[in-house]
Amino acid sequence: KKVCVIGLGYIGLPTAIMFANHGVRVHGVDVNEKAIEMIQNKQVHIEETGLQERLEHAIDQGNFTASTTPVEADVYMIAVPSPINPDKTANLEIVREATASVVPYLKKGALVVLESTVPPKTVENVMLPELRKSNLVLGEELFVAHSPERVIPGAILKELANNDRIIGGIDEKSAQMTKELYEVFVEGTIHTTDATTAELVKVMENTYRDVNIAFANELAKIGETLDVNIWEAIRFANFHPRVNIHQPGPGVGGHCIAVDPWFIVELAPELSEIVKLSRDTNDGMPAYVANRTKEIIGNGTKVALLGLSFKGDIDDMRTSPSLTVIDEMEKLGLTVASFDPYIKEIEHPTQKLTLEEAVEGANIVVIVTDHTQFKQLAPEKVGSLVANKVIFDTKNILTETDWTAAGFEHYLLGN
Ligand code: SAJ
Repeated sequence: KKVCVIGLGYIGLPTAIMFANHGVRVHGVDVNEKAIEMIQNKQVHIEETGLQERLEHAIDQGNFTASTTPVEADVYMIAVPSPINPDKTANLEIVREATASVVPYLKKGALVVLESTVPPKTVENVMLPELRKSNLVLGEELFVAHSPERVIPGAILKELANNDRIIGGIDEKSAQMTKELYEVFVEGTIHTTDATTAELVKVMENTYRDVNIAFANELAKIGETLDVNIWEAIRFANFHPRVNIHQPGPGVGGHCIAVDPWFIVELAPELSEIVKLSRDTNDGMPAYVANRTKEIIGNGTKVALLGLSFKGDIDDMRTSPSLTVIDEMEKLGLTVASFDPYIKEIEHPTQKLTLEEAVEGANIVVIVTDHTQFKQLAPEKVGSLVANKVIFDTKNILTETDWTAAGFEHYLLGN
C-alpha cells in the first residue's frame, strides 16, 4: 500500500511518519515549500518529542518522501487546518482544496481519509462533491472515511499509538478499509461508525473539555468572592468517583478546544446555549486576569508576564491566551515585559530573551503558562530583581516553594 498524506503539520507529519515507521510507503505533501525542503533534508519543522529521530529513520528506510504535489497512491489522507473565520464560522476552503488536489490522482479502489477536525456533515457536503468529479462510483470504486486525530501536543507519537480511534465511513466498507489501514500502528481499540457520527464525536470531545474548563473558570471567580482556594476545592471534589472538574486558568488556547465548539454553535445556534456561553466565559478570562492584575498593583504599571505559549512545556504561542492577556493589560495602561523559555527568538513586541530582563523593575510578576521551569522559580532570585515583591499565579504552579516566606505577596487566580 502507498499512502499520500496531504498536510504535514502537527498531525499530518507525525501520522505520516508513524505509517512509514511501520513499513508503509508514504509520500507527504505540503504547500509550505520551506517545510518540504527541511523534511527532505531530514529535519522536522515542528517541535514534537521523538519526531526528529523517527523522521530520519523513515527516510533512511526508504519509506518516506515529501514534495509540494501529490503522487499516485492507494490511500489519500487529508490533515490540513480547518480554522474559524473572524465571525466564528468554519473555514473549510483548505479541506475543499486539499480534497480537490487529489482528485486527478484517484484510481479505482482508492481510499480518501479525512483526519482534520470538521463540523458534522463536512465529508458529505464539502468532500463528496469534489470527489464525485473523479467519476468513480462512491462505495464501489472510491471509498471515503473520517478518522479524526485525538492526540495532544507534547505526547503526539505516544497517543497516536495508544489512543482509541473512532472511524466513520461513508459506508461500511470505507470504515473497514480505514480501520485495517490504521491497525498497522494503532494499539488502542478502533471503533467504526458513519462519517457524520465520527465528525460529531470529535467535536463533542473538545467541546466537553471547553465547557468543563468554563465551569472551572466560573468556580474560580466564585472562589475568589468566598475566599476559598478553588484549586484545593476542585481537587477535593474530584475525589468523588464520578466528578472530574477541569482546571481554571487565564483562558483557553490551541487550535482545537477554542475552535471546535464554534462548529457546533454554527450548526445549531439556538440549541447550543451552554456551548456558546462556555466559549464566551473562557474568552473572557484574559480580561479578567488583566483586571485582577491591575487591582492588585494599584498605582504600579510594570508587569512581568511569564509564559507565552498556550500551555505548559510546548513552543506554540500562535493561539495563546497570553497574547490576549497582554493586549488587555495594555488597554488598562499597564506595560508588559514577557518571557518564555520555549520561545527562543523574539516573536512578540513585549518579549525579552531572559527571565532576568523580564522581571527587572516589575511591580508584579504574573504567571500565565504552566511551564515546568516556572514551577522551580527561585523567589530569592526573582525578589532581587523586581521593584515590588508581588506575584500572581493564574495556573497554581507555585506550590512547591513558599513565596510568602520569601517576602512576596502571593496571589492566586481562584482564591
Ligand atoms: N486548559 C485549561 N484547563 C484545563 C485544561 C486545559 O485552562 O483543565 C487550557 C490549556 O491551558 C490550553 C487549552 O486549554 O490553553 C487547551 O489545552 P489542552 O491541553 O486541553 O488541549 P489541546 O488543544 O492541546 O488538545 C486537545 C485534546 N482534546 C481533549 O483532550 C478532549 C486532544 O486530545 C485533541 O486531539 C486536540 O485537542 C485536537 O487536536 O483536537
